[in-house]
Amino acid sequence: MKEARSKGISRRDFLASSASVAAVLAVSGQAGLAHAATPHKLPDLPFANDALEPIISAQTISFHYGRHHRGYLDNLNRQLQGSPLATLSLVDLIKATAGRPEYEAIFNNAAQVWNHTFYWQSLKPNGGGEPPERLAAMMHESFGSVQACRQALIQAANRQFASGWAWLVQDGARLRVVSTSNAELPLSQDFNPLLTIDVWEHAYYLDHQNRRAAYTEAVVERLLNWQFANDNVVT
Ligand code: MN3
Repeated sequence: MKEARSKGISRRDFLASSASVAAVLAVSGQAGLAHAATPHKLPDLPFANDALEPIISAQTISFHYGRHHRGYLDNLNRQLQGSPLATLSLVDLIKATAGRPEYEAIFNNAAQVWNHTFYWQSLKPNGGGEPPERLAAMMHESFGSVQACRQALIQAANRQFASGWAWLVQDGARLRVVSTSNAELPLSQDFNPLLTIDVWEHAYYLDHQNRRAAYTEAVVERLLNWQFANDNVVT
């Protein structure tokens, strides 16, 4: 079985590790845990700041990556100081804190760190166009056509009320388009994320102001990295 390349969270990983996460939490406070995973680090952008212009400007990238993404990371590392959760990898941390109100602030920052890393990988200069053959076949199967899949993504991104994310995900042999609010991600629904579009206003406001649809349509048609999505499919 091929593992998802996303450095992210395959559905299998997510399900498999819940027991170990529970174990880590159960022994919180004890000495002798695995060495700390923190501080978490900001991954490099996979392109230059101005590579996505004019759809996403260098100014937007400098704030979005350099302030927002880094801000979530800095908050997270601060929150984890002295915490037993500091021993967890980012993925395990997200799993351990999801749906637990007492860890909401840590979950929000950890998930936003992961979501943004995944978002940057979901984009590329001169993206869009025709997906690789295997992904295109799955789109036909699940949506009727590649174009219908694109439209579903655009619609989900535009309809997400307030802040959140639109996702192309794998659900077994099929594809789905889902949206999530705020920092939420589709893992809790057992879906394997293939790519995502950030629809928080900070993703587009400097370039498109309130016209979210102008941003989402241009991203889907000209920036999405279908190869990344294709590589994330778990067979
Ligand atoms: Mn963002």
